[in-house]
Amino acid sequence: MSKTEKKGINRRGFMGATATGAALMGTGGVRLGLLGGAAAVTAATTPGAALAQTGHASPAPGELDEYYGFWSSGQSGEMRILGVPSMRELMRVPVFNRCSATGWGQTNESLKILTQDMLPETKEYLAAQGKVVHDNGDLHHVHMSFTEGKYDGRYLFMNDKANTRVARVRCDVMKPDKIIDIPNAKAIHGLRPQKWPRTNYVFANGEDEVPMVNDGKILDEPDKYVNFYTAIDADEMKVAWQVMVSGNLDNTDADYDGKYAFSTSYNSEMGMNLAEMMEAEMDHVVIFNIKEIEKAVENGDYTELNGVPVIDGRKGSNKNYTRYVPIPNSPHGINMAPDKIHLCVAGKLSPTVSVLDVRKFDALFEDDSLDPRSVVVAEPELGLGPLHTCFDGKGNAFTTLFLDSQVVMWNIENAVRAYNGESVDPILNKQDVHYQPGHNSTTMGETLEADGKWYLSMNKFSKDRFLNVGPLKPENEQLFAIDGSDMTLVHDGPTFAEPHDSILVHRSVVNPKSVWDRNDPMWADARAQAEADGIDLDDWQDSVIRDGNKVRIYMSSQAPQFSLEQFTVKQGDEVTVYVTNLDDIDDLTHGFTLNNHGVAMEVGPQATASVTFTASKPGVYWYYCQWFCHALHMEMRGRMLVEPTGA
Ligand code: K7E
Ligand code: CUA
Repeated sequence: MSKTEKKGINRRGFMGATATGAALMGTGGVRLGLLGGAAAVTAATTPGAALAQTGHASPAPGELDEYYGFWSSGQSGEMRILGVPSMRELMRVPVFNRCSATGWGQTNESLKILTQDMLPETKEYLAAQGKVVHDNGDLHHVHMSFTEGKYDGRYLFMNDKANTRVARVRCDVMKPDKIIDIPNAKAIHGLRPQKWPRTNYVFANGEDEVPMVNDGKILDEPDKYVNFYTAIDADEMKVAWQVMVSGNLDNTDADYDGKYAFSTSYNSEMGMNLAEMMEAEMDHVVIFNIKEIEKAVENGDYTELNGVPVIDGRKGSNKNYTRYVPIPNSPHGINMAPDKIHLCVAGKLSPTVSVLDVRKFDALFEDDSLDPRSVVVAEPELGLGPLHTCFDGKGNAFTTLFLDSQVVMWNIENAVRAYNGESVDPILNKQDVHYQPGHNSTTMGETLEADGKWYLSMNKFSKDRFLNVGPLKPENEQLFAIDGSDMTLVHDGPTFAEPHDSILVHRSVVNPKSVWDRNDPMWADARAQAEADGIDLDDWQDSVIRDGNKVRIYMSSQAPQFSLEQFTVKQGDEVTVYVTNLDDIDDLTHGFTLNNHGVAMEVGPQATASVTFTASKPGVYWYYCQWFCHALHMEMRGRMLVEPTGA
């Protein structure tokens, strides 16, 4: 089979399958509503109506979902992609974790991304452990880049609470291209991109306070502890500035005017243990005045700390930069409504959600004497343990109630009226969820295009809901149709640790490639090295280049063959294997796994990937393609001979 014969053939066609999404368009009826192309949706085929007729939300095999769901995975450290409403898991994208299947954290290409923006202190620590990268991460929040308050499909940003990092994933290939260490701050938790005018910044909360000079000499002097709010230049993926704050930052969001960002903060007491942290009835929301902070950076009103301009925004300091709004009690989620006005702050230990009117923030910064609580325009009592809020774009909000194991749907305007003394009940609906919901999300709900079609509840416990799999239980997710007058459950199913948060993005916004561009920057280093070695990476090639005790092996792959069926190195050689996948049919990924060497990597169509190891064991070792690619996939293999030293 020559490569030219295969060029441009879609693998589905190639394999003789007929079920493409396009072929099924026009088969009519209920499924089209779920398929959801705008033209296909009629009044009778809205999601709720479809559900009533089918009893489930899954599009038929071959039919495509209307929404991409981008999921965090908490302590698994990866990002996941699901189809919504089917809730089919489509892909796992390794980010902060080490991935056995794809070689993320092992290939030279991924190691470069994981290490090039590492702080020297991280490198030193890892070197002391005999490592070059962290193998774990704690990925809580995934958010897409915005242009004018709408998702723009360029990037996804996410945090690592475990190792204080922020990553950016390219939406064209769904792989990370930047992973940066955040200096000064400890434990990046809340993360949001700037919404307006575009995502110039990604805002990131430092959750854990540490002594300003953290050299191991200070423990019990709370007044020396500080916390940092970080603004990252989203284009450069470099820290632009930080603000020192009082209290532990939790979650963050930004307005639709480009003026303010804001964070919930618990532990205004700056306590170091549970009793101390819970002492005060009121904690606060910190409002950051972006323009004033930028001015401070320009005018030099900052201290430089580890190369970053740090502005003092602690309570009682310069009030141009930050204001502290008292909020009951240990507030957690903070969510900007698509009405551009209302900011909803979930009380966690208080049964309330505090609603702040962002139009009142200007006055707060202009007039020092104003009571910061004057920006609060509603504080409905919704139930126990409110954690996060999302929106339907029609004036309603949905708040998770962790302790009550419920979601409460409520009307923002009615909450404002009730706060002003009118006798209206803002609560519209309460639904039990199973169990203990944390985050929630609605389709397009954190953008100006909130469409109020689906509501997702991400529940921390499944308890006895599924077959017992041992002491570690799955968590549970429930999807509701919310386009009707009621909330209708359409999906209820388990999920592995821990689908912390998600965004649900209309598929028209996301447009990934099926085949890599041969000139992708991901393997620029490999290309440069090949050029220096006189190798044409774009052609069927097989070369062994010796350079002292470094050996570079170049090979291509085309189903079902590696261009190199064997190569020889010497014991002690540092070997780098470069594999270029010349197949350009979509879905035709190859792999390279070297037996008993702990080496494995994915090589996508038209991609180049490389891995480096030391050939320390003499003998014959088979390498094989671990991605099922062809009827002769098992035969896609070759041998490495390691000659003993002295041979
Ligand atoms: Cu998004 Cu737990 Cu990290 Cu709320 S935080 S649940
Ligand atoms: Cu190539 Cu399997």
